[in-house]
Amino acid sequence: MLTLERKGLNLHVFPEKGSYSLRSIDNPHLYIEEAWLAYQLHQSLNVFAEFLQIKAVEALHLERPGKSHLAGFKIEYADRLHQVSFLVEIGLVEEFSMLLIRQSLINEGSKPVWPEKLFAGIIHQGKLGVGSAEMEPSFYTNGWQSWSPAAAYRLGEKQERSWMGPVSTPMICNPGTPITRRPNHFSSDMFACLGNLKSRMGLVAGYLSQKESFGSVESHVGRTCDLALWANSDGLRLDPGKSFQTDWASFSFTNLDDPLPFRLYLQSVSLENKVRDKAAAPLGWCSWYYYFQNVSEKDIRENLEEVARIRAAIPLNLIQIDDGFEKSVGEWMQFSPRFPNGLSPLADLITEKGFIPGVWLAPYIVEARSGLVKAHPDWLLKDRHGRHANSGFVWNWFGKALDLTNPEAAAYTDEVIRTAVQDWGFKYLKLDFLYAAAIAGRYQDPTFTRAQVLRRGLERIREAAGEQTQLLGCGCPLGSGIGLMDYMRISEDVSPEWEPSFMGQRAIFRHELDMPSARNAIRNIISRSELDGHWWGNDPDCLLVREDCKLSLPEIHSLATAIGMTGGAMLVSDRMPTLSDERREIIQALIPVIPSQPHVLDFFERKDPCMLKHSLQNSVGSWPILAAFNWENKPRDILIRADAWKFHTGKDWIAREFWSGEIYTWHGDLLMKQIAPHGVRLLTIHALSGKAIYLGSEFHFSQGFEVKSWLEDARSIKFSISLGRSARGKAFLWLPKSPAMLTQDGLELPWEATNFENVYAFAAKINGQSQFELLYAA
Ligand code: 9PG
Repeated sequence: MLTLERKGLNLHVFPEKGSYSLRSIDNPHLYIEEAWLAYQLHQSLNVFAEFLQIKAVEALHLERPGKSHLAGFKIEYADRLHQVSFLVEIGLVEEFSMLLIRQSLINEGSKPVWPEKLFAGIIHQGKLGVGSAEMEPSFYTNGWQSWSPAAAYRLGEKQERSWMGPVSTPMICNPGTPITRRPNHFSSDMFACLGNLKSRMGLVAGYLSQKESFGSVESHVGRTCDLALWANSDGLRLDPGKSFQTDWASFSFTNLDDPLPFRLYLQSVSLENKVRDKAAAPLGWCSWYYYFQNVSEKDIRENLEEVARIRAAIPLNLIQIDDGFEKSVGEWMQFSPRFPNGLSPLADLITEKGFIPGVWLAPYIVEARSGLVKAHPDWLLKDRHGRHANSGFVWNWFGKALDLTNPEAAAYTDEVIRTAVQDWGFKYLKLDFLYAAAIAGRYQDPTFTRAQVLRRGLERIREAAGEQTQLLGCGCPLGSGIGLMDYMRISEDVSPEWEPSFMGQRAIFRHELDMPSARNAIRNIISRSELDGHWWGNDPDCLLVREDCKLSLPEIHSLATAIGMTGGAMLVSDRMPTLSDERREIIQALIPVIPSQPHVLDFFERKDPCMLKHSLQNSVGSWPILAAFNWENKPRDILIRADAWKFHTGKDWIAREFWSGEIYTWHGDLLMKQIAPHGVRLLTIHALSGKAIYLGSEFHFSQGFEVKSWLEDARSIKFSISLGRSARGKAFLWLPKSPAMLTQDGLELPWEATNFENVYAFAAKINGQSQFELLYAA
């Protein structure tokens, strides 16, 4: 037995048993016991290290990214039957509490072998402790790619799965991860968290990168649980003398009440992938969700003009042309008749007007009607029957995919990217349907895993695009894009409807999580909000505010709240010249974008979390912002319980609700009556202390971020408001006594008393920044 202790963790490794145990030193109920190391070769049973011969055991000391170190052991096993060596590196990080494992297979024989999976840990039922003797499980599952659902499930629940089979599965699901459908049986991609709602602790299991393999997690939960974590090597052909090495697998414990429960894991992943400095989140306009594929050059020009006209009030910086300009998906250098002049004149015009020109490309997917299918059938990925592999039912037909192991196909993607950047002049690329490079199939070069094919493809894209081009990954297996993409779509598409429908049919599609809809987008916007800033800037997909769509105003408020509260990119996708003033103000209210990562208070409690809290800080102080959603199809009372939302019970509180303008005062808990179906309440709350309070405004949804300074004495308050744009609207103050005079930039400004005791309001127009001074009566 080998033992090691670091940072509150105790590791025991049993080379002869091929297993290990991990224990927390402080909490006897926090452990993994007898986790088995194993691998599976093509069409064989799992080979457990226990049955192999030990060749060598050595101490291991490795430098790790971010000036950290790994201390542990390196064990080499011989599998005489299959003539492979199995190498395990296992250890504890010196600087923080995390177990890391990496495995390799080396073909020592004279014939190829085909490894399917390498298990970093198979933990049997009852061999897992998550903080207390009693277990009340909550399993957080993260889907494979941008559009795949992410959510936490509780005891008795089933993981929600699509019923559309080959229509959606090749797009949404990693073929190496089991599609679990029974209650209490869950699976996840790359990482997962098994939480215990009793102890409020969790076990985070996941890979630090997806450069070599897509990682999978599977777990049966109950009063006792099991869990397996493995790397999919997809049956790649390992020729004699060749080796295959997994990415690092990790295990760590977390506190479910931490505002960022995955922080340690996310930071380790970020270091492992050398995540780029976060570029400022784009604020932009995108053509897709109004025009869809019918967009034309004229539409782009019309919207560009309007976005330029209103830029003082709505300072967008990106104009992104989406799908619809190309002759077909696959034929990128030829244009649709609706873009008779191609794209360079548009990119030039967008640049000339002072915006970043962006364009959509889906470099790895090919639509059936594309000329590329006939011209280069050999570039397309085949399935095991020799037919073109199915990349999912897209744009009303089954799609195909490029086989990037064909060098010509890969070179074509370089050319597409270089053309868009260098010839057309785009500085921002929305790269879509990226999963298509990694679907199941018979690749021309079978010596790569699907994850390697995709990662190498994305590295080529980054190289072809250059370091300066901003890249957004979409439909992208998450782990593959880390360190290469500046932004990543983390949700299913929004749509101008709350629930999914297809060709007017709603009943059979409404429960699908893998289809565009505002509801499906919002779920992932919240359940993946913590990734923002750690791995990239999150792209929550577009805000839609127009009147001529099927979203109700409360639904639009929910979408805007979810996008605003979680930070990241902010793009709108309406026909801009036709928006009413009221609807434009919804967009305006989200600018500037606030720092990301709210605390999702019921993250592990429900698959549709409805409690978001953000503690916004600036030079003036801090404001807790609460967003409480009603996901039900009927109006619902929302009770804000002080203990659940973690604010002081003993105080008197006051808040202004942003969307309705209602003012609430309360002591203890707050009950808000009859919140509309799919609606939200957005509150910036303040404790009443006798001192003056900036309650909020119509200027910005945060109701406080706009206040840049605040100086108060017995006779006056001096404060400044700045939004980096023009604004008009009302602001609200709670004052201990009636004001005598208010000035804005030295000029007197009218104010009024409201129906609420001690609450006063004033209307103002602000250009950039304004200085206010309020004098009390002597
Ligand atoms: C352009 C769009 C937008 C959008 C992307 C992506 O048929 N389908 O299954 C399907 C799925 C996703 C999808 C389109 C079609 O959306 O997320 O923002 O760029 O492509 O076609």
